[in-house]
Amino acid sequence: MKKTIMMLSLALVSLGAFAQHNHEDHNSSNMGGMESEPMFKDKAMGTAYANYIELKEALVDSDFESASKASASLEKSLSEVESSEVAQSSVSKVRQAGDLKEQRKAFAELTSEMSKLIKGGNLSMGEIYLEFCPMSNNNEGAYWLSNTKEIRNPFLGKKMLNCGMVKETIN
Ligand SMILES: [Cu+2]
Repeated sequence: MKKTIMMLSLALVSLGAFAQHNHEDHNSSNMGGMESEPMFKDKAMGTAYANYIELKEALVDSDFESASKASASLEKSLSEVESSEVAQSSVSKVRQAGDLKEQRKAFAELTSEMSKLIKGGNLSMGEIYLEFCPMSNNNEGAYWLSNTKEIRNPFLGKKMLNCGMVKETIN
């Protein structure tokens, strides 16, 4: 019960902090603890999602090498997931990208394919957040998936790390 209250108050704090869409770094290092630990009915899909999150974190850190590695793992794990052909071709673009900018562009496309796979009633527990920043991807706007409501933007590097909003909760 105590834990639930704590989670709720954290959720409220996060909502308050991120309700405004601005580009200031909110220094949100103390706002963790929102991990919802999503679980999947399909084990292969669970592995693929975990690899997607590794890729997302690598992009948050602007780490080209780690993003390359994570995309190779994701391509492999997606090959075990049914109806994931389009997602596989998106992630192969991330893997073959020559720089961070290209990786991020392909990652935006990959996210929309991963969302489709996840939304097909594949979650057995927890929830996943679809997050958005309108400045990402050359101001075209771009989405990413996350285990937390806390925003860690994978598109814009350190300057805009906390820029974005939760658009949808998938469960
Ligand atoms: Cu933004």
